[in-house]
This record gives sequence, structure tokens and C-alpha cells, in this order.
Amino acid sequence: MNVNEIMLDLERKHPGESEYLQAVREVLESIEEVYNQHPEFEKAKIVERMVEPDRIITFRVTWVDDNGEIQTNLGYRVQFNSAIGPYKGGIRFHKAVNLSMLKFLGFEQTFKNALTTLPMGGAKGGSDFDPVGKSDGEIMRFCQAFMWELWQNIGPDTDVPAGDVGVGGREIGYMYGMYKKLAREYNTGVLTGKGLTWGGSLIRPEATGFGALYFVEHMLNRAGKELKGATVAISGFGNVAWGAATKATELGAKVIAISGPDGVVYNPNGMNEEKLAYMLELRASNRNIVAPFAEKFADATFIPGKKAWSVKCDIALPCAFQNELTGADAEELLANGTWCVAEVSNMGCTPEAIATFQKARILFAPGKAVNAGGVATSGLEMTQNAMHISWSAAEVDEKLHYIMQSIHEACVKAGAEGDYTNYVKGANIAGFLKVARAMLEQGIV
Ligand code: 2IT
Repeated sequence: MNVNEIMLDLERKHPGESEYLQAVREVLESIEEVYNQHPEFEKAKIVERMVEPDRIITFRVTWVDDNGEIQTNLGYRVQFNSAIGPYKGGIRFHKAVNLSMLKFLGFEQTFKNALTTLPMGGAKGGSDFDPVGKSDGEIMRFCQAFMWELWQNIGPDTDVPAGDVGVGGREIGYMYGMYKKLAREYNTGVLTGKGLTWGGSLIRPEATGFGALYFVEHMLNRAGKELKGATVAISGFGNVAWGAATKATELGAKVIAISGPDGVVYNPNGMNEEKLAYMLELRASNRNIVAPFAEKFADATFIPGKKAWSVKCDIALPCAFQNELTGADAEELLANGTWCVAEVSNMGCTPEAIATFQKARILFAPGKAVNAGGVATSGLEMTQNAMHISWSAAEVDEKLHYIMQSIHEACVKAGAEGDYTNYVKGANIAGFLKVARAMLEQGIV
């Protein structure tokens, strides 16, 4: 494989799709060496096939807003790879959603899902619908209209969507309601992230953040460090940030920053139960601002226009959006003494930021390993749905723990570079080998 040649070809086919091209380049660069040791991969053109989605479904979503105005958005489902299981991955509602974003996310999801140890292929979907400021009725009508188009393309053994940015339990509920009506069957396995009384799994809402902290604990243990007493800066204040802040606090770390598009909240005394509960309220308000947190809690300060990375911390956890931590942010964190960065958002760091952390040889791990607990627990939800049972919170949490430990071990095994662990390389190689071998065994399809 020649990475530059493949990238040139891909850029020609998909001009301007910067996130997608960025995600593919990162993976190809880190698997190149291993790939070239396997002539059978080269012969079967595994990489050339793996970088293209199996299929993309695009559709128009038309709905009526509260003023009676007709609105039209774009809807997508990118079914990326089904070598190891049915397509699986979230749905993102955000005004910036486009095909480049969903292709990058679907590509990443393929490797992430392979790392979970569970049989799930990779997919992603979404819409440029902007949930900010929308009423509950508008959210419901949009979700219904979205599912009206999507429903025939999904199913428990075909493609199983879930939540992502802008899509939580409420949206999954509205989508499932419409699915059930159209399909005329009670088929819970078609979506994950469901409510607990109608097929959802305990721990699924917490799983991305909890799993991330289990992964970070393993990284720290291996490096002879501790979470207890460490200061943690988190970007975002949504479901993932909440789960991460909750588990970090439980494990004895101090979460000293959360952030939003409007700025950062400096929270020097860390979180407590009341503050964590307020994070959920803030997200549910649909206003997408973090400033009210500092109005409610006197020991917190809001700094407008600043990112979480301006706060001096031991551990930085991007929990919001792709490329939210840049090369300049990485320099600032290093100057402030940060010694561990774990992406909880997908591709939270730019390539420059990753290179900066790796050059400084601090602990760094990529989203596809760190945040895999979310989709892994979706996989556990699918299992419970298929068996028509529900496991206790302790059972699910124990399985999540075990999965995060397995992912950490796989990364360490494939990512060792002398006495440094290159978690990016480890995650990419481990995920790639599993998917590549499955593709090879299934022939030219
Ligand atoms: O990025 C992700 O892994 C998710 N949004 C969760 C996907 C899922 O199917 O649970």
C-alpha cells in the first residue's frame, strides 16, 4: 500500500470532504507497516474497499414547525462496513452535518465496533436539523419525519442506529414510536439507547463516559499514575461529558472545567451530586450554553469565549465535537503540565494536536478506543433485546468494564513502540486486522 497514492485517489473521488479524508489518512498511516506484511490484503484490495462506504442513503426530511411553516432538512444513513456484523452506529442532529462528517464517523465506527469484541459493523447517520431552541413538538415531528424515510433501511439484523450529538433518549423514543407504527411490529432491536421500560439497557446513558474513565484508569495504572487527586478538564456538557464527569468524580478526580460553545466554566472545587444533576438539566434546556452553571453555583466562574483547554489540568478529556482540540490548544495544555489526554469525542483532536502530544510522549488515546463503551453497551442492549431479558446495572457495568479492559489490552499489544504505547496505532491496527480478515474470508463482495 502506498498511502499517498490511495489518498490522492480518494481526494479525487471525494473532493473537499476534509473530515473524511483526515480520518482515513490517520488510519492508513498507522496500519501501513502491518498491512505491507500481508500480501493477501494487498491482493484482495482490502484497503481500497474498506475506505469506501458500502452504501449511502440520502433523503429529504420535510416537517412543519410551531409557526406552521414547512421546513426541509437533509437526512442520511452511511452504511459503511458490514464485515463483522450488522451496520451499527449513531445518528447525529447538528446544523453542520454533511456527508464528509458522516463518512468520517462511519469509517471510525467500523474500527471502534471491531475493538468492542462484539459483532457489529460500522455506520452513521444524521441530519443538518439544528435542535438548538426547538420545542419538544418540533423535535417530535422532525424525528417522525426522519424515521418515515429511514425505516425500511434498518432492522436488528440489518442496521441498528442509536444516539449521537443532538440525539438522546427523547429522540430515540420518538423515532422508535414512528418505526413501530410503520413496521407494524414491536421490534426493539432496531434502535439502541431506548427507554428502560421499553427495551433499553441499564447503564447505556452512562456508558460512553463511564467506559472512557475505565479506559483512562487502565492507561494510568500502566503508567504508574492515579486518577485519585488528579484535576480533569472536560469540554462539552452533554450526555458524554456528564458520564465522564460523574465517573471521574466517583473515582476521586476533580473535574475543574466543563465548557460549551459560549465559553468555559472554571470549577475549582470539582463536581458534586447537585452539580452533576444540573449538567443534565442544562443539556435538556436545549439552549446549548454552559454559562448558567456558574450563575447557579457560587464557587464556579464562567469565562466567555474560552475553551476548556485554557484551564490548567492534569488530564484533558475532549467530550464535544471533532477537531475541538487544535495544535495550539495542545501546546497550551503541555505548557500547563497536562500529562494525559483521552479523546472521548470522535476525532476530538486535530492531527497537529495528536502529533504534539505524541512528540511530548504524554499519555494519549484516540476516541475509537476511549469512547467505545457507548456502542459496546448498545451491543449489550441488542443482546438483551434478542434474548427478551434485561440485565441488572451491575451485570452491564461489569461487562462494560471487561470490554474496556480488553480494548486497552488490544491497543497496548498492537501499539507498543519501545517503552511508549502508541494508542492511536494500537487501536487502528487491532480494529483493522479484525475487519480485514473478515473481509478476506467473505470473498470479493
Ligand atoms: O459514536 C458512537 O460510538 C456513538 N454515537 C454510539 C453509537 C451506538 O450505536 O451506540
